[in-house]
Amino acid sequence: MNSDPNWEDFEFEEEEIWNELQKKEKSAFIAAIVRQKDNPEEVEASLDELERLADTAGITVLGRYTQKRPNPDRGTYFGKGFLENIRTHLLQVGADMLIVNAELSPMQARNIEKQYEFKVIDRTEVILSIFHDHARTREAKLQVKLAELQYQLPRLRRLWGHFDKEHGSVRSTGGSASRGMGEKQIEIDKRLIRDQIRKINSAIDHISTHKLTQRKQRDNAKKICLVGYTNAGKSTLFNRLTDADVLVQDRLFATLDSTSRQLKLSTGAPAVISDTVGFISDLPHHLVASFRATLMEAVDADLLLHVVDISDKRHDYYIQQVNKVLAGIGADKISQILVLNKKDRVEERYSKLLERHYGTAVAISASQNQGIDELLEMVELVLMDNRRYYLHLPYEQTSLVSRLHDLGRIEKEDYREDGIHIQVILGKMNRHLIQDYIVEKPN
Ligand SMILES: Nc1nc2c(ncn2[C@@H]2O[C@H](COP(=O)(O)OP(=O)(O)OP(=O)(O)O)[C@@H](O)[C@H]2O)c(=O)[nH]1
Ligand SMILES: [Mg+2]
Repeated sequence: MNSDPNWEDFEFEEEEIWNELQKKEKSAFIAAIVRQKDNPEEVEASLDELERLADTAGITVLGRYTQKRPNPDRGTYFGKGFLENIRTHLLQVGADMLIVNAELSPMQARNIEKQYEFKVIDRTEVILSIFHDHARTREAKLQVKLAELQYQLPRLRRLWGHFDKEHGSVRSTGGSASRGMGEKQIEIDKRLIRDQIRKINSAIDHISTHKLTQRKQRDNAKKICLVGYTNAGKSTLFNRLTDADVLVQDRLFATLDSTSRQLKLSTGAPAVISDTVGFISDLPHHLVASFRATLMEAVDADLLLHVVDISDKRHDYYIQQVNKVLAGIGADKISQILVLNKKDRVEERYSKLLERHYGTAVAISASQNQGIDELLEMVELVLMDNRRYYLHLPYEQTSLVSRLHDLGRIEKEDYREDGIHIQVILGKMNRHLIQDYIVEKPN
């Protein structure tokens, strides 16, 4: 891929507006609208998450505010009194900005900043800035850059506004002449951004094609992909299952790139497992679209290991949110094993209950090395479309026993007076061979 001219040619420009904006501010209030139907506990949990996101982005949250209203205001999202109140408090404590727990329209953000004279950013901007800071590889950087540009395009006027105020650019000298210049500049910038978007899109297409070729080369291997909410423990499990050393951190979006390794299954069948970027509720659509090269790993898998942190009381909500993103990228029909991680932090009884509740699920602790063998066994069963059978064979069928040794995995083999008792894992397509000898699971 490195020899590709499009791929190599794309340069990241230093000192962009985006960088300027992200580095300055450090403290904020967070705020959300609460509707009649909203569950107050969920609103709080969602604000907790926003606070954690802000913290990861290097912004300290100094206070949280909610406004009860049936719908957001079209022009300024919140109501007038609420915003005036926020402004007073922001000034009192010297906080830099307000973070809104939703995606603001470009007009709403602009109106708030113009009318109330404080900086406002939304949840999407916080997530983008985390992605910006955590992107390490060229692939991740390109994808983040694309999402940022697409987010910026309709918001340029506002971003220039910041730039003018904070950096005393020549465009802020006032007067109608310079305003005219500003308009012109915005048009020029829009064209430049569109041009960059085109270039990055083509670079990402090249990565995707390259990855596709790579995958074709290992086509006979089964593809397994770890998916799940951010911080669920995907990378910890990945490292546990392979000899990789992917970065594990107690912070959101530690992983932005996909890494693949071989996975040794006891049947000896070749398999490749991938660790990827985590999901979050309301993942900004720009990011989902831009991360197509990374997310392809999941779309293209034979089996998804959906990792969820069961020590977090919102785990059921996380599962739904992840499934929503999977549906959005067309990966909802792929077989899934629900990996109930961090079982070391909950009672055994509770993790057992969840295993039964969710069906194809296995409780593990990736960090404490618990339940890993059970997980691998389930992986083999699902992946190979295998089932476990209990057989009672007459002694005339010893030749079948040796075939079963070739075709499947014999777990128990007991030669008794009444015949041969066997416990075997076998692919569905070979079921007809043993049809007549299947018995109920012995006690
Ligand atoms: N107690 C406990 N902590 C765990 C377990 N597995 C992972 N963790 C911790 O959970 C945190 C997140 O782990 P990661 O493996 O980075 O999670 P991830 O899903 O890859 O997260 P992102 O890449 O940020 O989306 C780290 O602090 C891990 O040490 C577990 O089984 N038990
Ligand atoms: Mg990770």
